[in-house]
Amino acid sequence: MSFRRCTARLSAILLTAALLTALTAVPAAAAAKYSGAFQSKSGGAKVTAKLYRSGKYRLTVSGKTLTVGKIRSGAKLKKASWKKKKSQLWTVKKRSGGGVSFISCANKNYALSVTKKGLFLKKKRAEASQVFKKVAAKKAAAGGAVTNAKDGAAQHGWLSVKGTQLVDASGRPVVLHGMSSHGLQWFGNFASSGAIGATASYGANLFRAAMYTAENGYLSDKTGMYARLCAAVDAAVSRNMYVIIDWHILSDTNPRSHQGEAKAFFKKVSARYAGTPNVLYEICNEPNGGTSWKDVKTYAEAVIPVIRNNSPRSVILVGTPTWSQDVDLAAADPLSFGNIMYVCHFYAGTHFAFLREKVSTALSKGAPIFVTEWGTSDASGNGGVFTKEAATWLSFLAEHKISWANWSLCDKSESSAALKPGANADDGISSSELSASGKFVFARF
Ligand code: DCB
Repeated sequence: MSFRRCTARLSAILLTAALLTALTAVPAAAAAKYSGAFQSKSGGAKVTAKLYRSGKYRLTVSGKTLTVGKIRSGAKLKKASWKKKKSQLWTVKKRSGGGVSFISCANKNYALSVTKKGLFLKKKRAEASQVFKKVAAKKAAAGGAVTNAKDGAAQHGWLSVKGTQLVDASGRPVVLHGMSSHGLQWFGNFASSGAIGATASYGANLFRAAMYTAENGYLSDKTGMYARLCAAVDAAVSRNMYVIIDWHILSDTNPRSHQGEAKAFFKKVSARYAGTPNVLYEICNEPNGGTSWKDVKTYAEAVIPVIRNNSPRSVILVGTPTWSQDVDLAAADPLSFGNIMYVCHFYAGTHFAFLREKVSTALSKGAPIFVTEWGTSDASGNGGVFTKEAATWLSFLAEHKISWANWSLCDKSESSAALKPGANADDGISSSELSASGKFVFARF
């Protein structure tokens, strides 16, 4: 080798070494903030990063998981189903000039490279195709146009139930993840367009508007609560999200005690949203206090036809006795309507394997399940947070492709609240405004 070529080679090696040291590892605590949609400086497909576990990410493109096949510079990446394999995991490294790179866990000398020509594995180098920028900045996203990290109603259309699975308009399984509001009568300000849009920019494709019936809710202020509910639904729809209209019975333990009001409400609201595929109807939050499945069934048989009369295709979610835990009872004596799912709620510090067994039993009997509410706290909405138990629940739900909404998007001083007290979500939600629960949940949309 000539002297000139040799020095050229040497300076290339030194340059590469300098560039590599400029890649700094992201501390595990901050790692969750790299969830979301990314695009490389060379353009091409948008890639969605989802925190799998501390510091490790799964990357998807239109729902498929990027998978490393051959470890060779320039090898095409495969799009496969998620199998939690090393070849499907990546770590995020900050680039000194701004942006991040995704380093393969199969071999840390290789990085993701995306150009308009496709998605490749390449030797880790400082080149535009390996430098990614977040597509929607959190604060900015809440105010402006949002490109949702996860597909919503514009891509999936009308949902329906096939066997036990929620599927989209073309029959493909769909899993929805997002936040539930707290009571709209108390925390309506966190069911604003800014707050809901912010959850979408973290990757949520679902919102649940919890309209309490009692406790100064709808039954005390029909006009005011209906307006708040519709504002929340419209905000979610404008962000391409699916949205659950929740008739939140609780202290009024038996849904039959306000069956007339429920019918009138669902008649009105289902007429308003009859042509809107985004909307799902949850007809009774949590029957409790000795309410039997027979009671719920009688109520459901009266309310469901009212909704179906206006909006025949809508998916309807039915609460179950014992604060929406007895899905096994519903499965043993199911409703005869189609496109119905039974509701299971859990709180990670209170409900353990016994409740997962009820869900498994229900599924095995052919009963579709939707978790419209769960918390990282205990059943009071406080205590914990129980992240280990919550993680066990979420893997169980993922395994069964069960959709969920987390309780709750508000700043109340209780551990289940996703935001710290005093947070202002109207201008978006920054990671420093998230509570311990919020950090855990927002990284898992
Ligand atoms: C459910 C309710 C929900 C409630 C949460 C946490 O109730 F659907 O409305 O939220 O789970 O308890 C809490 C709020 C509090 C508020 C309170 C009353 O977090 O800020 O003060 O509602 O409005 C459950 C769920 C499970 C069980 C009991 C209840 N359980 N419960 O398994 O025993 O009694 O409310």
